[in-house]
Amino acid sequence: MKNLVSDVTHFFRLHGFRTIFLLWTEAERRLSAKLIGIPAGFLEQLHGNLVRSYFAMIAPVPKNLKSRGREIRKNGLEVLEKSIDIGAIDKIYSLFEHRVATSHLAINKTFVAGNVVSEAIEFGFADPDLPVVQTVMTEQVVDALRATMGTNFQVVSYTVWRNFALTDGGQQDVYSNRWHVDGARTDEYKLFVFMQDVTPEHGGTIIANRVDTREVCRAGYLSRKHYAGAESMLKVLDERSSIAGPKGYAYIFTPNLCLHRAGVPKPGLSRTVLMVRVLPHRCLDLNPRRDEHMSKLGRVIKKFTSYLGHNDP
Ligand SMILES: O=C(O)CCC(=O)C(=O)O
Repeated sequence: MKNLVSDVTHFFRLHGFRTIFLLWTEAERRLSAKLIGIPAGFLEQLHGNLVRSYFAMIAPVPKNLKSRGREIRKNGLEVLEKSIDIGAIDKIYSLFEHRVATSHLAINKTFVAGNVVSEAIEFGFADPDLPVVQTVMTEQVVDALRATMGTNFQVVSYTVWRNFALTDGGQQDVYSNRWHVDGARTDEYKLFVFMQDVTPEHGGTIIANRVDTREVCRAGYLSRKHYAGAESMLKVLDERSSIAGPKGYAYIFTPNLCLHRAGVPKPGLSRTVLMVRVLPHRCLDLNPRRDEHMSKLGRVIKKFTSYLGHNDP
């Protein structure tokens, strides 16, 4: 017994609690994926559900949003057509173009063999141009996100990026072009908005809904590197689930419960998209900074959202 205790202590000392915890969570994730088709792992989903339900209890949304949200969460994906003014999209797009053209400091570029294959800008909360980007958060978009959450939400980040064609056609994972889940919380949702007209040739996002994700996981999907037994199923989804739509077309999905990937633009084409990440929150907060740091637009939106909050049953 004494030996066993000292062996275990020695093992923990050698490998560290963190490593053991990581191994254990990875094993749990793989088992959950194989047995019940949840790629994020049962425990992560339980955690996500508990957090979301807690906020839904203390900051509930109106009944009509609640029932809409149940459907969205069941499917894992919701499309929003014509919820955003094209003029607003054009302003965001030219802001992005201007920053790329002037090599703005915030640009993050990805290179393959010396060529730029992706350029991205995260608009931080202190960014003076953030209000321009925030105009995508129209009443319809805010309502759709509140429905999805079943409660209020706070924005985690606003990012715009443009992907170009890949010379190997997308065999290597360069900009999340292999099937994956994000490895983030399951109560996190993403809103994507096309900054341009997107056809399947432009490489729209390809998203498996929750039913398809479960099937792919049960078929043996392992990771973005190893599709294992799910290879042929994912080939079918590649063709079937590519999202295309006109400028301003938007969609919400749960990046940890739905397998997804970036489509790869055909040579000579590119695709530009805005992504907004959100998490459930007590108050609706499009800009998590304190009020005194808030832009004028942020304050107006906050007033609008607290007005919405007052109307909650
Ligand atoms: O660029 C895309 O369409 C997908 C990006 C993606 O996979 C992600 O945000 O996790």
